[in-house]
Amino acid sequence: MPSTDWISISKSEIITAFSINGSKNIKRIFMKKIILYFILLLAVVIGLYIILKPKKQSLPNVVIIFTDDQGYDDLSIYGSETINTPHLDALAKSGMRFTDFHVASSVCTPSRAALLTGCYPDRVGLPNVLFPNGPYRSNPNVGLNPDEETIAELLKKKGYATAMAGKWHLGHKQKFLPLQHGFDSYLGVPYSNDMSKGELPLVKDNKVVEVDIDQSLLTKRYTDFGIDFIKSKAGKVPFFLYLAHTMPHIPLAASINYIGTSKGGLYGDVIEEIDGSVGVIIHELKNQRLLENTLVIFTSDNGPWLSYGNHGGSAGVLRGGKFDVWEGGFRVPAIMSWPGVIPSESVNNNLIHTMDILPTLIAITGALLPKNKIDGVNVLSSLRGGKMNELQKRIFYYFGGSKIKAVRKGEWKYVFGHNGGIVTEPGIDGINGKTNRVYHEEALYNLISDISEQDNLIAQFPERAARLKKAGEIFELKIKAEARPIGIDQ
Ligand SMILES: [Ca+2]
Repeated sequence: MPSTDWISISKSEIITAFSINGSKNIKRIFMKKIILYFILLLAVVIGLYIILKPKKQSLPNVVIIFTDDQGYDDLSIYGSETINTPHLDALAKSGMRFTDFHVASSVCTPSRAALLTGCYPDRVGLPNVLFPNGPYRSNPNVGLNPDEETIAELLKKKGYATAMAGKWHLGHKQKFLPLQHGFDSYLGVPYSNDMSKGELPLVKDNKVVEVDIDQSLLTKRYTDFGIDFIKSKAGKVPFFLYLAHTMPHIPLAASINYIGTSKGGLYGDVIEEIDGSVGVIIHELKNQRLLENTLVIFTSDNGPWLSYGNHGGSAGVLRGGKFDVWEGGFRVPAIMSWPGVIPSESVNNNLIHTMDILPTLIAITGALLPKNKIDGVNVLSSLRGGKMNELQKRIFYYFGGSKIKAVRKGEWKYVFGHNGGIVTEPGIDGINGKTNRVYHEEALYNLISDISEQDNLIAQFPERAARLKKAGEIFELKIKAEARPIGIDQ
């Protein structure tokens, strides 16, 4: 009887081995054993590989985390000494941190329109903030035109599952809600959390499911929604999750687990809860063995609301904040992570902006570009750590509504003479402070030597200033001529 024991050699095999042709038999039996051990080892290795390998599908997952009114300085890795953001700091260490990353507007609606369409807000008819109740002569029946193609719509055509949690603010009528713009599912608030006193609705897909919601639970509810979505799609289809936090837009609210925990007061609690949410999302991606194949992007929609004092954030050394044309309004913290593609612990100092995200995702996924013109460019090679000369030469236009307010090229920024606000008395504990309207003379700043925009060099470099001014005037006319219509709900 041949041995059935893999590990030991049987008595009969020993007898066979030492019979006539003994040495040949010994060789044969040991060879058989070696082959069996090899097969066993191979099976174990293959089994471990199947269990432990990242679930790699052909296309990467995309998670965009977008905060509301978070300042450039409101993360520990960007310099905050009172707000502790270990998960965001770890995300930055696993990937890339940006020092010159911009949004296309220093207020909510236009900034969000630019992120999702890759266009300057005026190009898609949304240069101004939308108000659901129509104050400031705004029209409550408008939104992002259904003809515009968002990141979600473009990725969906490529087979992506798509979901959004959080603040939409691109039109609250059903015609404009996320489900009509490429998202398979949605949970969130349709506009800012201060825009309907006491009646803030929570929308699930296309329906209002709650009113007067407890805002202290929003960050957690959005996170839970995101986690459920990731779990439901993991390993089945590539997915795109857009997590647009309502916070830290005022009125601030944090859940009981975070209240009173930050050295940065309630504002710090709120940011630290968002940081905790980032940690939960990353943990789930790791759990599902998807982290290696997921591009995570974190940034804010505009700078801090400074007139709210201790309930507004900080732009650190940058001048100004929300509403302003200064860097504090447009330059935001940004982190991207994609292990194996984006080099870890890297810092990107190029002028990059949210409008670049759409074309970059198109390049990554092989999806089709929108049929209409966009303004962003594919910056994938910069994300990989490569040098992109075109980023040194590019011009970035700062708009306030439809009006050009500043022009940036390389280290130089020309600011048009304009009326702007200066906070004269910061608010406290959720009460708004005082802001004076003042006229700012035209100016030229060198952002490399003067990141705080304090030293107006226009008298020294009048021709440089004139060239940038001219470029801004031409672009303002061009975009007006090319602008596509806002969506109207009849
Ligand atoms: Ca905002």
